[in-house]
Amino acid sequence: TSDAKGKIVITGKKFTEQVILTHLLAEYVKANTDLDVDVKDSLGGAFMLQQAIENGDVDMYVEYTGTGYLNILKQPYDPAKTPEQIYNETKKLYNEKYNIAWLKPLGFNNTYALAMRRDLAEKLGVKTYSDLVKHSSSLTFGSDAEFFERSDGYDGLVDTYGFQFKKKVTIDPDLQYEAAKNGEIDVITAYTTDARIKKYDLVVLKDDKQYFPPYHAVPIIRQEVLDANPGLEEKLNKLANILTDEKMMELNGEVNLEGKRPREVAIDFLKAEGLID
Ligand code: PBE
Repeated sequence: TSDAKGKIVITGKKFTEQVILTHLLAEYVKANTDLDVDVKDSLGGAFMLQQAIENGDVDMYVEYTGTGYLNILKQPYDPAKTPEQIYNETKKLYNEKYNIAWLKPLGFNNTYALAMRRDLAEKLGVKTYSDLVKHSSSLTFGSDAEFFERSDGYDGLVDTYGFQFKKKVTIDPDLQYEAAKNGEIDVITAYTTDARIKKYDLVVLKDDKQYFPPYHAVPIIRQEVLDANPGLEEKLNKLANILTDEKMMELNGEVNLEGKRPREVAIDFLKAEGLID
């Protein structure tokens, strides 16, 4: 296990952004502390990572506020709440229930957004989710497996808007943009920091009933690890607001469009920010 002082296990979810962020945390901790860093290959999504961090198999990963709030804590989402309120409540409840600390946010929001090919959206005259409802019975809908299981996922989306999609397809989140572009799937749940939305000229529709919550990216860490390592929290909080939506999209694009390796992208970014030598 990772209980002994001196070692930290870092991981992430199974999509590009999370692989970059895993390396970003790992390289930063390596360069700025005496801790022995163990980068673990992705175990899966939010539910699996929650198990792993509760068990102590993993010490730190990046979670998103709305994901923790709705899926792990099972809190109901009220769109009147600000992103700061969601963050503060999530932080408090994780601390009380799981002894897991939410550090300061990295600075960007990566939300789900229904997206489609521009020509199709224009042909149908669709700009908002509500516009899409009357066309949904002739359209296919694709998302990653987790979306069909989540509290902020498919069932709630369909209930909120009244969609009746012709067909549901499960697809790896990193393959959905290509599938939308090629016309294999009509409507996807794009992640808004993915550079392929622009590259493939997909249109992001407006969530006019505010179904999706904010999803600000935040490093989370077992409190025991912070307690065993005085000064670590302060060092990690130097990562507060180092990213924006645009910057994260750019880094994701370096991997997904330019074929760079996630670890190199993370290292180059940290160097450019003066966070490692
Ligand atoms: N997100 C949006 C999800 C997937 C898409 C990044 C907030 C999550 O990983 O929880």
